[in-house]
Amino acid sequence: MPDKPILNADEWRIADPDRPSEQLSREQLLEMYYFARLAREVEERLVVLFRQSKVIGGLYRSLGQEGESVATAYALERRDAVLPLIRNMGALMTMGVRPIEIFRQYMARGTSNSRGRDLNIHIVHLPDADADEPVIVGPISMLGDSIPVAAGIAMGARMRGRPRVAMAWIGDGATSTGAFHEGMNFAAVQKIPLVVVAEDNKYAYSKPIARQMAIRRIDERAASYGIAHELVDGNDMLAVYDAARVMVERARAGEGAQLLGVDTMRMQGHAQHDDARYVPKALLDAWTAKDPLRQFRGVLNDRGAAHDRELDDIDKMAKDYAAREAEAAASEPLPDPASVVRGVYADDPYTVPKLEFVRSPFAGSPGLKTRPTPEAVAGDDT
Ligand SMILES: Cc1ncc(C[n+]2csc(CCOP(=O)(O)OP(=O)(O)O)c2C)c(N)n1
Ligand SMILES: [Mg+2]
Repeated sequence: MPDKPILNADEWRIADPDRPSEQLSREQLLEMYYFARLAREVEERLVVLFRQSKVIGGLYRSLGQEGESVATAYALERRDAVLPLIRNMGALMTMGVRPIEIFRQYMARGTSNSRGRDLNIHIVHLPDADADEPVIVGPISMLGDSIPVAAGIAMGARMRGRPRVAMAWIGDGATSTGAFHEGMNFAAVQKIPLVVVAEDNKYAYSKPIARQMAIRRIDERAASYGIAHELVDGNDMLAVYDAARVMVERARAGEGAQLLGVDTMRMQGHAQHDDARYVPKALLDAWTAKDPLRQFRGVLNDRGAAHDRELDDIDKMAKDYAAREAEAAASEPLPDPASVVRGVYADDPYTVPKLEFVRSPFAGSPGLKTRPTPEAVAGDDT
C-alpha cells in the first residue's frame, strides 16, 4: 500500500485553500452520483449480454473505479479531450456519450461507432471544429501510447488557437511502458495542458503493483519530469473531484501537465474471462467496504443533499435506462456484408459515424455542459 498521505475529502491540502467541490450544487452532486451509477448499470447490462453471447469479443469492467472516472471527467469542460481506458466507462458517461453507443459497439452493430468492425472498446469522436463536443480517443491497445497521443491532441489544439485540456487515464501497468515516459516528458517540456489520471488499482492483469514499480506512490512517476502531482483516495469522489478540478484549471491556465494518482482497486478480474484467483480475498473485502458509490451515498446523506429513497430512484432510473438502451441497440442490424470493402480508400466517403451525445436528466445540469468555474455561482448553468 502507498505511504500516507493520500488525500481524502477530510484532508484537503493541495496548496489551494478552496475546495472546488464546495461550489457544486445539489443538482451537480446528484448528477455525479447518477453518472457513476449509470456507468455501473451499463456494465451490469453488458455482463448479461456477454453471458448471452451477444457481446463480440471480451468484456472489461470498471467495477470499483466508477467514482474516480466520473469525478475526474466532471472537472472538465465539454470541449476538452478525453482518452479513457477500459476502466473509464464513467468518463464516457460524464462526457455525455449516449449509452446506446456503448452497446452498439460491444454488440458490433452496423450502426456502431466503428460500423461493427473495430475492437469493442474503440470508441472515437472527432468533433467538427465548431461543435461544442469533446474529442474522444478510446482505449488504444498499445498501453502507454495514449499519453503521447493526448499530449499531441492538446498541443495541436493550442497551435490552432482552439485550446483544449486533454485528460488521459492510465493504469499502473501502463505507466511502466516507454511511451508513457516519453509522452510525460514531452508534455512537461512543452507545458502542454494535459492531466494524466494514473490509476493504482493494485494489479496489471495478474501482476501486483509491488512487482510493477519500486516506488510506493504512483504519482511519483511524475516527479522526474517536473510535473505537478498528487495522490488521492480514488474511491472518495469529492476528494478526486477537488484535486482534478484544481489540476484542470492549472493546466488550462498554462501551468503545464499535471498528474493525479488515484488509489483504488480493480474489483474483478482483468476481464470477464479472468476469475482473478490470484487476488487475495482479504484485499477485495477491504475494498468492498470502500465502494465509491456507497461512500458517495453516505456523503450525500451527511450533507443533506439526498435521502436514500431519492438515491434509490436514481439507481432505478439508471438501471432502466441502461436496459432500454441495450434493447434498442440489440434490435439494430449487424453490418451489411456487402459493406466490408467500404471505407478502405481515402476517396470513399464511408467515414466513422459521429457519436450521439445526451444530456443528463438533472434539470439545469445537462450532461454536456460547461462546468462552473470555482468563482461562478453554482447551479446557474441555464
Ligand atoms: C504495451 C502493452 N503490453 C501489454 C498489453 C496487454 N495488456 C492489456 S491490459 C493489460 C494490463 C494493464 O494493467 P494496468 O495498466 O494496470 O491497467 P488496469 O487493467 O489495471 O486498469 C495488459 C498487460 C498491451 N495491451 N499493451
Ligand atoms: Mg492496474
